[in-house]
Amino acid sequence: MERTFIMVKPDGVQRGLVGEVIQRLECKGFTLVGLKQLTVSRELAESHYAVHKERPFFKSLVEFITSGPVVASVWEGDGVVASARKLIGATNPLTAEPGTIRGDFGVSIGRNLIHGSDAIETAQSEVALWFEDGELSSWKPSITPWIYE
Ligand code: 3AN
Repeated sequence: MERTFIMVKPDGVQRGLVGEVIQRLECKGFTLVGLKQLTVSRELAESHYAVHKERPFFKSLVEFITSGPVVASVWEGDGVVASARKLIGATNPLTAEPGTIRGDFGVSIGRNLIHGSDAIETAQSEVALWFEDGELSSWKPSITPWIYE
């Protein structure tokens, strides 16, 4: 089953949006298979955002992500990577559609509340970067037949 990595960033945690994010993904029909709150080390932040290393905002992005607790999670379900990206909305909250998490709760690109893996391969490497195997549970909620044919 497909998995994705979702992180509520320090701004989302400070603003009390952890429950809202979890609720939106749960209500959609995805299964939570891993969840933890942590303060991110510089090393982990730099690995996670390595693709943006040369971008002008890299330093401030790493500083921001390491500035306070984040809530990291892994979600499972058919098409979860692309679907979670739709639920999250565009990178810039001002252009993100209403009804998306960023569209409903954000205004600034540097404070866009949440991260979601952008592709299946990225999701696999991000899940492996953030979680040990033993921190993830494979389970099938009893409502599964009401979500999938
Ligand atoms: P997304 O999170 O929508 O996949 P990316 O991967 O382009 O967006 O960017 C990663 C993160 O870098 C964003 N979530 C945002 O916090 C930050 N970021 C992206 N572009 C900018 C920018 N122009 N200025 C400041 N921060 C940015």
